[in-house]
Amino acid sequence: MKLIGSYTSPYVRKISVVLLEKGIAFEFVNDTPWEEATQVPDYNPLGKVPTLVTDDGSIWFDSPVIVGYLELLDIAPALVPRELKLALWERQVEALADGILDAAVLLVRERQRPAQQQSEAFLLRQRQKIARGLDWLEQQINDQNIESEPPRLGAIALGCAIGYLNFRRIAPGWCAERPLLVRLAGKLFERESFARTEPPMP
Ligand SMILES: N[C@@H](CCC(=O)N[C@@H](CS)C(=O)NCC(=O)O)C(=O)O
Repeated sequence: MKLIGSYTSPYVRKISVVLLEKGIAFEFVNDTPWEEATQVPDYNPLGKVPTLVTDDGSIWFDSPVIVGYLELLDIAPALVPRELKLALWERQVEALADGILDAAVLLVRERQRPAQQQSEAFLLRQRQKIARGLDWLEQQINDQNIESEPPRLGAIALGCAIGYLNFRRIAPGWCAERPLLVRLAGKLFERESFARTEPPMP
């Protein structure tokens, strides 16, 4: 199967980590959707990565759907519990981590605009989402609602979100007063799946 993506996309990283954790062989097709020569829209009408192309030619996007597809293959370890309510919870943790990423990506793009065109109110809104999201994750770890030994989907998505904040130097003080998140992220980054998918230095 082929994973179309870029090395810096945190959503793509989540899928790469899932594939590596499950030991599924895949070809990584490096394609940055922002570049003019991108072929991503040929596969995904939204022109976004990650997009997965299976050996039988079926195409899957976006990242939560790709995880759903990979879970259907029934290859251990299962990253989403079978029990429906527990599965929904796992998806919610993923959605929260992805939501932190959505805010972080918007923030990065806004900061790339000329300084006089940037909206402070918009930047603040994204920063607040990130801060509240991180607080929520800290609380869920404290309440033992995030399965990390071995990591399930929520923990994997959390690791990719923290990795992206570090990579783009967003919310650099996020570690302060969130000791459980620091410890969990540290443990995740020691895993081979995370080490092998670290984004390249800018
Ligand atoms: N919700 C999507 C988000 C994917 C996404 O926004 N990917 C970015 C790269 S980090 C992208 O392809 N952006 C191109 C665009 O928005 O045109 C997912 O989880 O797959």
